Amino acid sequence: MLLSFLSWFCTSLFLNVRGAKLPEPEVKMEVLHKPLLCHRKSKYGDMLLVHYEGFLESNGTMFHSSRVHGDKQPVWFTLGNREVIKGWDKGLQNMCAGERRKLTVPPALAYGKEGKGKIPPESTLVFDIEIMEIRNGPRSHESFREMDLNDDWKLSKQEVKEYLQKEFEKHGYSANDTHHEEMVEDIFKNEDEDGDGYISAREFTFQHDEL
Ligand SMILES: *[C@@H]1O[C@H](CO)[C@@H](O)[C@H](O)[C@H]1NC(C)=O
Ligand SMILES: *[C@@H]1O[C@H](CO)[C@@H](O)[C@H](O)[C@H]1NC(C)=O
Ligand SMILES: [Ca+2]
Ligand SMILES: [Ca+2]
Repeated sequence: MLLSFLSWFCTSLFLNVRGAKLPEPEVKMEVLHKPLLCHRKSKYGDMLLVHYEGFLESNGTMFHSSRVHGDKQPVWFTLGNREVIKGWDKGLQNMCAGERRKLTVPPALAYGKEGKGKIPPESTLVFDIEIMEIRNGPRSHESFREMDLNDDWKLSKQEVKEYLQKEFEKHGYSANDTHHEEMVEDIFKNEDEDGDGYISAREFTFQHDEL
């Protein structure tokens, strides 16, 4: 949780410096398998655990399979957080755990003009993706409720500080009030957009207008 909180914070910094919006091409998606039971559907801010295979559309070559390559483990990422290519952030919403989708992702929503590793420039990519597990992310409603100790639907500096302290203690770091206060100031600089001294539920919840 500490790491996800810090990554939330860093992502926020990153989001604030991003440029203007352009109209974007679409991801084509096809449901390959849908489980009978579906307790919840993936939404922005959720952490997803996925297995996937990626192919070049041009000639069908597989460039990566999480089941075959590396440590053969499925991978975690936060949906809607730009941790993965845009095509995944767009194409993996409203999925159930156990669901499999085929996504066809145009280069602009993948690795674009530059390509990456085995992926040549301007490649359209095809993914076969299975969601193994869905968890609440650091930006979730549930995380907000946990941090909002007095249930007034906004986070005070004190509440954020207490949350940080708990997280640091949980991970075995010694208490350092000065350091925590500096972190809180940094967080508020980025998150308290209207400058009222509180992070509202709206300010906390992920900004997805660009996705
Ligand atoms: C498929 O295309 C990639 C990239 O252009 C190339 O590296 C690879 O050798 C091709 N594979 C086959 C089987 O043609
Ligand atoms: C506490 O944090 C401050 C600011 O980050 C740092 O300068 C100081 O050395 C830290 N103190 C201890 C005891 O770690
Ligand atoms: Ca509160
Ligand atoms: Ca505010």
